[in-house]
Amino acid sequence: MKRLVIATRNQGKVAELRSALEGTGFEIFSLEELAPGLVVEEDAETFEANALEKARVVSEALHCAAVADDSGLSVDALGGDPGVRSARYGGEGLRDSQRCEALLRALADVPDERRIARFHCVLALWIPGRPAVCFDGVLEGRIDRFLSGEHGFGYDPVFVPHGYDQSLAVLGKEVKQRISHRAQALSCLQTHLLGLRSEQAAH
Ligand code: ITT
Repeated sequence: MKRLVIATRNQGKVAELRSALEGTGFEIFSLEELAPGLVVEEDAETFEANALEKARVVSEALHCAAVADDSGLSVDALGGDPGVRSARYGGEGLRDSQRCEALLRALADVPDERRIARFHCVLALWIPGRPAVCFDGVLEGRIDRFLSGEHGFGYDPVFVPHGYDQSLAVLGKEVKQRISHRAQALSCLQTHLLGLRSEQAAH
């Protein structure tokens, strides 16, 4: 079976990606398992360019297929920030909960109706010898006034999806797998990978 490496250091992402990719005809590995020391610079200004770069570097280093995820949170009242810099918002070396608190501080004076935000996710698939492809997803919502919940990662404790009144970290895995930005992109990626498998079976 061909190898597919999930090109991320973020264990929250690995957890959400791994189960969806199993059953697509590839043997799934995390970056931690195959190349714990490999670091990829992320300095592009779009999710797509960052995702493609992470997938390319990992695929070329490990000579196998790679899927990378670049994602983040865009807050209208902050002019779209933190966006592609979501992982570093508030400073280097902070825990996820500290980044959530930094975001709540920045929005302290912003009234409820202006706390609109969305998560973006771009998944890039890089298979040696094939054109790279990207899939994306968006989850609309708002930023709450406090952290709540234990599930998920990143900004899940402060993000309330549109149509719900609790944070993603309270709503948990089942809801997130159904509605999230990553789930939407993953569903397109799964369809694409299954298409490749049928194509190969036909040859
Ligand atoms: P890799 O580059 O190794 O994949 P990273 O955490 O640095 O890991 P990104 O540069 O894509 O990844 O940063 C995305 C950040 O956006 C991530 O660290 C979270 O803080 C946030 N984020 C992305 N998806 C999220 C989700 O589903 N729930 C909560 N926060 C999310």
